[in-house]
Amino acid sequence: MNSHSKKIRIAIFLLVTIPNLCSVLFAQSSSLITNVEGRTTYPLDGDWQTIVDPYENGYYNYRYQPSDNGYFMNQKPKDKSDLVEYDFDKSELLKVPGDWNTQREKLFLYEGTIWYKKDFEYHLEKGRRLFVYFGAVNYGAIVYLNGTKLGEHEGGFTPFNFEVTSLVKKKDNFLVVKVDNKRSREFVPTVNTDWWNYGGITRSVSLIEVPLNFIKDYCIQLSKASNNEIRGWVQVDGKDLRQNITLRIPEIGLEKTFVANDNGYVNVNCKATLEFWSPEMPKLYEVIIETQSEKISERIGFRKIETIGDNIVLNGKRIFLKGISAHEEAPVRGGRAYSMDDARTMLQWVKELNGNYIRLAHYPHDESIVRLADEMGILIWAEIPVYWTILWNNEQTFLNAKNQLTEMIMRDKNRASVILWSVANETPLSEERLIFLKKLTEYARKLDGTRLLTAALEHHYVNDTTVVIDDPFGEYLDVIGLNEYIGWYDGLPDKADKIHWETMYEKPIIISEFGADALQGYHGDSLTRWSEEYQANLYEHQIGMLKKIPHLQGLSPWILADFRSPRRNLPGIQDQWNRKGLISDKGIKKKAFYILQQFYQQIN
Ligand code: GCB
Repeated sequence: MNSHSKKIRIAIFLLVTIPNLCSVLFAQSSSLITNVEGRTTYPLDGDWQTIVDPYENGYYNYRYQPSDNGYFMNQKPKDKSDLVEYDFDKSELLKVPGDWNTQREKLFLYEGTIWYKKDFEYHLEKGRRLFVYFGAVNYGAIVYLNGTKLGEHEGGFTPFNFEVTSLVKKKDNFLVVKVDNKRSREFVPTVNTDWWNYGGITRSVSLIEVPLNFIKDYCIQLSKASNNEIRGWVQVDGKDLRQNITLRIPEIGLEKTFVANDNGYVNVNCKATLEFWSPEMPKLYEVIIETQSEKISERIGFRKIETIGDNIVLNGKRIFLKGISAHEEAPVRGGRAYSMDDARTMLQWVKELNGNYIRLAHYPHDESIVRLADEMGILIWAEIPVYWTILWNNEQTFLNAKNQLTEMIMRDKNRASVILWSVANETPLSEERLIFLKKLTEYARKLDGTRLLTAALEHHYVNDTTVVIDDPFGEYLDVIGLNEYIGWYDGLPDKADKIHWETMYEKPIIISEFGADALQGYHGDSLTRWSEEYQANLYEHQIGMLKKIPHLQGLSPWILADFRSPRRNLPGIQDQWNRKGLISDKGIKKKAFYILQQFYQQIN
């Protein structure tokens, strides 16, 4: 990934050396707006031919140098004597989107390289441009079209794209992706996590066709400073970029035209009287952006999120976040979730809990869940996989984290549901870690000054019963997230009754995790580990304790559903599942689900 890392470094260098204007920062990113009306998109999902290549033989030659005749050339023997030692067309298939682990038994524990190939035909008319867009590939991707390298990407949960205008042919195109999910100490996340390292092209791939001059990206949001002003920017790409850009919201009769500068960039702002988006009334407006050559539209909600003192305030009103954490694991089917149906099941469970909020742990989830949350009125905490013991001193690691943060923010910047960006989870205190995270938060604020910043922190005891929140990183956050496992890793459930909480921050606190493992259907008394009764008991004691936590403004217990983890090896109980779900891997609700449901009902 060296040349890629270099590219990231150059891109980030450009970003930080440009004046501190959020608008200018945005304009430099390589993001490409997708999932909008008015764009021609051609999905490349479905069956891809794949070659499992644990020794990376298709990439390196026998002297371990990158080969210029690797599998990406998709060679065929030229005659009967020719030696070619692979054949995509005779190889097994894998579905895209999807992880490879749950598609083929032999790949369940596989960590390494798999080559993917997809053939397609495409008639691109003159004067049109074409991009190939990947929702996510875990972890590293090197992408080739018709034997030419398009580029590389690092990080398993965010989108990327490459232009293929000059390479695409009418017939016989072959798109090849080298996907590698080997873990490495300097990666983000690092080698040690509590979730399955699902590999593959885990999200949709599509071709996106646009005119020569096209709307590359935009940000349209309610101004932070005013309740009746829309602020944002539009970036067009192509030639002769100084052109008119019209913003329209037909429902309120808004129409305003702006002129892009020579770089195709323009700040937009206009007065607008809008009905605010909220969980009770998730109002979305059709927003149209039109240039001379393109007209695209999508549904956007407008809302204001801020903290006032120790309150979280949505549209001027205090809100308590009744939530749950979730991994991106497909309900019942298992494996990585990626579809609207997966998202709908998960968010309906949140509604059933009487919740208004979900923490999408521990990495950016598929865009479908964020879009659906906009429709359904569920607030989101979105996070990057800066998890546990990242290499704080490694510059490359920092740039990688920063790049993943950028890609997450750029993808979801127009989503009203997203109110919190989280930059880290349970990271151990140290000077280097503070420097790393401080830089990351400063950068996030420049990218998006309209949302709140948070992180899941840890606490410590000053005596047997007093817990203190004094992580110095709290100073840089708007909202303090806090993970605690009183009653599970830390004593028995009734320990919570005696705990006294102190915090050095006059800021809202969200208990971002607490929980206990329970095997659905396993019963015992309230002190029998792994039983549904133990988990339910723990929830009852936790709920009792919550009232004593100063500045508490929300919670997202761990976790909505059981999820796979190689760390969880107790036979007959865990079998490589983290069992802290309120719902089993088969979709069956455990007792604790109803306790939380009732608690959220009472808060209403
Ligand atoms: C945590 C982590 C989460 C784990 C959880 C657990 O604190 O943030 O990723 O899965 O604990 O179950 O231990």
